Amino acid sequence: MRALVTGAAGSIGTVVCAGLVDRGYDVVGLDMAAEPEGFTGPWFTADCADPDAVAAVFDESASTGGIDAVVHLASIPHEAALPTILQSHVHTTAVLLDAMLAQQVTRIVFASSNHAVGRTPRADLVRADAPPRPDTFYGVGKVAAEAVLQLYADRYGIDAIATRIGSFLPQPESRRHLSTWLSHDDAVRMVDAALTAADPGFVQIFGISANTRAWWDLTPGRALGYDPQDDAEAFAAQIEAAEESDADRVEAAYVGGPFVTEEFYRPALDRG
Ligand code: 15L
Repeated sequence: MRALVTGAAGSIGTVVCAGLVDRGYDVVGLDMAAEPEGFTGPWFTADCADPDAVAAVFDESASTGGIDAVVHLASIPHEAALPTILQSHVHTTAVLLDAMLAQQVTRIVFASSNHAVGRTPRADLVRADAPPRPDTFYGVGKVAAEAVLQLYADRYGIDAIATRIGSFLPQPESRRHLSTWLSHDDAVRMVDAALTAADPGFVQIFGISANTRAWWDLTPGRALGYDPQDDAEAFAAQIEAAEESDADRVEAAYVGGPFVTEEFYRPALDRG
C-alpha cells in the first residue's frame, strides 16, 4: 500500500513514516518543511492547506503508482487563535478529502487529539463515543475536523479513522502520562491497523498504549485491529519516586490535563 503522510517531517510523522516503511508500505511524504535525513520515498514540500499544491501532489503521484490512503498528521500541535486552528486542522482536512475524491482515494487516518474531550472531568473510563468536550480552540479544531470526516464518510463512503492521540512520547514523563502515553511503536501499530482494517467507515479511536491506568477506552481501537503492546506502568516506579506536585494534581482533574487550566484561556481572535 502507498500512503501519503502529511506532517511527515514532524515528531509523529518521522516515527510513523519509518515504521510504515519497516512494515512494507511505500510512503510519500508531504510537509511544509524539507525532507528529513533518511527519508527514502517521494517528498513534496508544500502546505496541505493549499488545494492546488495538494492536487499537484496527487496528480504527480498518480503517474508513479498513485496513492492508496492518506495519513493526515500535519497540524499545529498546540493552542492558537481560532482562525489559525481552523486553517490548520479543518481546512487542511477538507482540502485533502476533496483531493482524495478526485483521485478515488477512499481512506484517511487523521491525527485527532484527546483534547477533543479534554474538558471531561476525570472519573470513569472515557468511551470513544463520549460527546465532544474540547478544552481549547485546539480541541475545537479537532472536533470540527472529525465532523468533516464524518460528513465525507456519510456522503461519499470515505473510510475515515480519527485517532484521538494522548501523549506521544518516547517514554512517559509525568503522572498524567502514566494514563495518556502513546509509545512510538504503538503509534505505528495504530496507524497500520487504521490503514488496513476492513470497511471501518467513520470511526473514532483513542491513541494510547495499553496503559494499566488508561483514562480512555481502547475497545473501538482494538475492534479495528489495534493491538498496543506497551504500558506506561513500566515507568510508574521511576515517575512516582518524585513527590506528587501541584501540577500533577491539577493535571489529574480533567482528562485534557494542563490544557484545561487558565494558562490556556485566550480570546478566539488576535486583534493586533
Ligand atoms: C496533544 O494533542 C498535543 O499536541 C500535545 O502537545 C500534548 O499536549 C498531548 O496532546 C497531551 O495531551 O499530552
